[in-house]
Amino acid sequence: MLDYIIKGGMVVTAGGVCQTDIAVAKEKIAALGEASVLGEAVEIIDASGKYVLPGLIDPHVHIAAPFMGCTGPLDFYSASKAAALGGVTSIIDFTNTQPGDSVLQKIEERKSEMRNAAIDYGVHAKIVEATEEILGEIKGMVKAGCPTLKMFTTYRKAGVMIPDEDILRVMLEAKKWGARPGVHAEDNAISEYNDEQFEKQGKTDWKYHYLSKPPVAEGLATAKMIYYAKFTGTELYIFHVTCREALKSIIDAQEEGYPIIGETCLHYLNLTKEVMDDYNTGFRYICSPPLRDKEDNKALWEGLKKGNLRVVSSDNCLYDDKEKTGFLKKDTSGNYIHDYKKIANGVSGLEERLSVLMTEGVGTGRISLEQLSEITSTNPAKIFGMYPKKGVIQPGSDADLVLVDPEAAGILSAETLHYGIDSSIYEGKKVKGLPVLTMRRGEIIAKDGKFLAKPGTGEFLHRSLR
Ligand code: DUC
Ligand code: ZN
Ligand code: ZN
Repeated sequence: MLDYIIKGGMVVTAGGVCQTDIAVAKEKIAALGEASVLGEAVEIIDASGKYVLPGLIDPHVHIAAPFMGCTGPLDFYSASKAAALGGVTSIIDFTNTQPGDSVLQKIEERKSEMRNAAIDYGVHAKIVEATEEILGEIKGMVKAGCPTLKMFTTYRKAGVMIPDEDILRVMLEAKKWGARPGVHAEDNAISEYNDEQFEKQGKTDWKYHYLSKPPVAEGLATAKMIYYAKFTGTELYIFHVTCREALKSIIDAQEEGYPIIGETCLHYLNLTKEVMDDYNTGFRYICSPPLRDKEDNKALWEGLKKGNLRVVSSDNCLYDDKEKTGFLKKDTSGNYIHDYKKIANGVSGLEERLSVLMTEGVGTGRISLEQLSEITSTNPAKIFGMYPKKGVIQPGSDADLVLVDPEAAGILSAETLHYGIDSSIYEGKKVKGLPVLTMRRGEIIAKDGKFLAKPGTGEFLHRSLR
């Protein structure tokens, strides 16, 4: 007996979009075809008029991760609610590594923090130094199912910037064991220099955040990392590409045949830096790298369409207003003294990704429905070593699915989203094409705006790149 037949939907399969029915049994997709020949099921789900996509994978989130003295309002269960209601069935977060830490130990710590998740979860290993001990652990990271690494070329003062020569050591060791380096690419010298200058000049308003971290800083660090990858012969994953400078380096390297993989995030496609000029609300948009210009938005959409950028993640790193402004001083009248350096960096996106991409991507013709499915699910599954268990609707794959009603419309706001905070960077945004049912490994975890999953029902994603 099957658990479900999902009937009558337009299904994004590996072979294209077609109308087919889907049989689900024992957490897996059992078969595709006409319902009449699939067999008996406990429940029939009517998907007529809906799109059926592979469950979204968000390979870049920061949940309950200490950063700039803040941790955000979410734990892995409340994050699962926002995720499930946004059509997301798997996430990958990061270890919280500091110098001197064993990364293997940090993987175990992170896994246990993630245990109450109701969606499936993986861990990227954050590497902040290349001591003999850490290099010796890379083989173990691969064995532990965490073969994807993140290094930072900035955040020196927070202790996570890795020295250049250590980057080379990590790359070479990663190559040996089947791990893949990834990078947060922003030049530290430029931003620290700007911070110093702005401090001296009393320029501390929100907009100096984006002015301190200009596109050239990202372009420079991206180009450097690509040269390092060429030198060491490694693949390289570039997290959150935001600007034309960085994208150009990526395209050039790809055209030369180098395996450089680019990711961008929802906010870099849809928002521009001017939102940070608002005196009262600009701080909400402080994230790193910062928001850019309309021309950058356009270039990123083109990069996605052409396949130079293969993933749209959320980089969800959410704080409410109170936490974001928690380190600001007040003047004698009780007003905040603006200082961009004291604002925790990060924005939301976990829940909004599908509806905003449906609206701004598929709805405008910038990308096709198949491309949306690739950049949010199939490509992350392939790139991060989970395919074909995840990222595809075909027999034998996990029954991770999202039903999208292309006609359903809504308005994004703190009220309609499920982060439990009182503001949204997408406040008032009209969206069309909403998730109406999310299934994770054969269990309906969200339906018609209700979250249905129990804590701890998510599973660790033991990933392998080979
Ligand atoms: N950038 C952010 O905006 N938040 C989390 C970490 C990062 O690098
Ligand atoms: Zn980053
Ligand atoms: Zn991030």
